[in-house]
Amino acid sequence: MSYKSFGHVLRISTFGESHGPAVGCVIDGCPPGLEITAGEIRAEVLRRATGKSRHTSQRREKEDVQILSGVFEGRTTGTPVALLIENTDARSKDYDDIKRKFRPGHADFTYWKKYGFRDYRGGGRSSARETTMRVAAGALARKWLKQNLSVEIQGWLAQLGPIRTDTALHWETVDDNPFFCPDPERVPELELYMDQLRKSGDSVGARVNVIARNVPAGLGAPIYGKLDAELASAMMSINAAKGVEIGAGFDCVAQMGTKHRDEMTPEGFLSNHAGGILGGISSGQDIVVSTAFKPTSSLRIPCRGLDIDGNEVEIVTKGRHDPCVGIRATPIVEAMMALVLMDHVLLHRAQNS
Ligand code: EPS
Repeated sequence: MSYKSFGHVLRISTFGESHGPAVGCVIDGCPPGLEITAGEIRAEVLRRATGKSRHTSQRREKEDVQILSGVFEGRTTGTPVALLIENTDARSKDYDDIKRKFRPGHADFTYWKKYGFRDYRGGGRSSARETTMRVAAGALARKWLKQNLSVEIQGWLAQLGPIRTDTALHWETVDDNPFFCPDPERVPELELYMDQLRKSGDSVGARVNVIARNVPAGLGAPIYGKLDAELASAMMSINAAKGVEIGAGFDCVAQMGTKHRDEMTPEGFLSNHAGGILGGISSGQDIVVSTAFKPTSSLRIPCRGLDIDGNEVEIVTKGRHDPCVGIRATPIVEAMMALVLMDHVLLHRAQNS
């Protein structure tokens, strides 16, 4: 099983490899009548793209979105929406050296163990290139949620390596810097940190948060389709994700019940440690999710590793890599939030309306 799909009523399937001819997706279950253009989808896709600043991979994809089906005269028809983006800037020769080697910390090893065969070019199917299509599909979900329920989804970089970056929350500035940092005062520090990191050849992790506002109470399917479980699964499926927190997350370990419980008044909840989800069902409060991304494993600094025959070898990775993949993850977590929420709105309607 290749497990290319997720979602229940709104079902997203992605396909393609980083150095194959194209990446694509099929969005099944999108209600008819949603106005959408390739340009709108591309605008979302470009927010995530490589090569937009010196702090990310310098691969420069055109990211031209083709709508192959499911949209007629500018509106979804209710039939499967198929989207395709051709890969235009793959440089496969960079990967010749690691053809028979495993990068420590990379999916190279486990893909080989699982399939006994792998597309080593740019990580193949394990490449973050796949996330392009999540963002493309997310563009439809985001628009539908906004138009139908006024749901607003906002992601941001909360921490890059040792630097906390949400020391102030100026939402209108998040897209004005290459990091999706909500505090403009932190940006020069991030630039300096990333310049030094890039020179050193090392990489670092990041924390990316996302909030969804105006989510109606009642979304989530107890007990095996709990909204928090579905969101955690969606976020953990993003490349390099290593941890997910909902609301207070792991801080709840040290919290007292008297603090953690979100007291209720006629004017509303007095706090939001639950992150907007109680018993796996949305409470009507903001939904807050935090995802930890590991440091990139493709490094030019040599290290010890193995080849496919089990021989000890030195590993040096060439190519155009992100010193911090978390920098480009904000549009991806936003897309996954949108896709899970829209799926659960449709699921809720199926049972309750
Ligand atoms: C990636 C390795 C690099 C990145 C790529 C993700 O690929 P390449 O060496 O082919 O340039 O550029 O990111 C993208 C192409 C993208 O669109 O996000 C990896 O190993 O995940």
